[in-house]
Amino acid sequence: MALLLVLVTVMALVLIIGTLWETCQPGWEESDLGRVRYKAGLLAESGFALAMHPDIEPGDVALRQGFGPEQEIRVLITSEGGRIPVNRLTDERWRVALVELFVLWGMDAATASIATESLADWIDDDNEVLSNGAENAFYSSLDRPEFPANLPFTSLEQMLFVQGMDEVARFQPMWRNYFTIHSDGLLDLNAAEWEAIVAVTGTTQDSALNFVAVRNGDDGIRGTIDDYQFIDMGEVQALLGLSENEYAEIADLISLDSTVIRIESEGRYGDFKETRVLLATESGNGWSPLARFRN
Ligand SMILES: [Ca+2]
Ligand SMILES: [Ca+2]
Repeated sequence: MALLLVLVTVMALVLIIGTLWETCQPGWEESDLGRVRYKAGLLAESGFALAMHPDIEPGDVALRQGFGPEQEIRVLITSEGGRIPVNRLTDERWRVALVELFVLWGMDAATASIATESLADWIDDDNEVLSNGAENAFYSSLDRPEFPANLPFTSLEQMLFVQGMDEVARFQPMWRNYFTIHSDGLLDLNAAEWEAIVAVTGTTQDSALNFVAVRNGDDGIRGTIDDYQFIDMGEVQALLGLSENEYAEIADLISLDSTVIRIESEGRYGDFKETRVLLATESGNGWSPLARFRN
């Protein structure tokens, strides 16, 4: 019995040392890296198939599974509506909300307004400058006479060309996680981060944090089976402490059920992780894909 234990221990050690030796090899062959990335990508892709299966609910245990110690899939099903629809900034209420969000990230109101109004000027079809915005004269002076597009953004990366976005990125390096160009244009309160909830609804920080805590369920973790999905706007209004007037102001900016689903699928092969995102919209008989990209 003791001998067996020693044998097993030695075998385990050999395996561990072997793995360490392998991962510590300098100048990993390019082809090996490519192979591992490819396998992690395949795992991530198979996560999409799991998520789209009609019997799978968000938070289902099947969405987190390992295949031996080396391979794993983790899938988060959420809503693209949790993000700020940047192409709606021509509506002043979205601009007020965005300034608020930037201020929550630590920017001063003036700098926040420059970025916000410049984003709006970028997409509005006129050449009239909002008081803190930027139209063609500004970009021409920077030798970029082709800007602004005067069209909706077609990628989040384009936002980096806009006056003031460098400051936003400095204060919030993860700013991309808060914006979308693919949602239905409403903030889905069942998926939004607490800062976005404060910014759009005007509720207090405490109420928004409490709201998110209720959503996450007893285990406190987002994307698990005990997550709470709000379906009653009256309940939301009460929990966020919004008066009738406050609620009426923003009622057509928010939703509880976005039409655009966001599936984030992470495949892990060994130490290598690859995350892919699939956005899809509900159609007559299932989901039709809207966009697919690496995260
Ligand atoms: Ca414009
Ligand atoms: Ca304008």
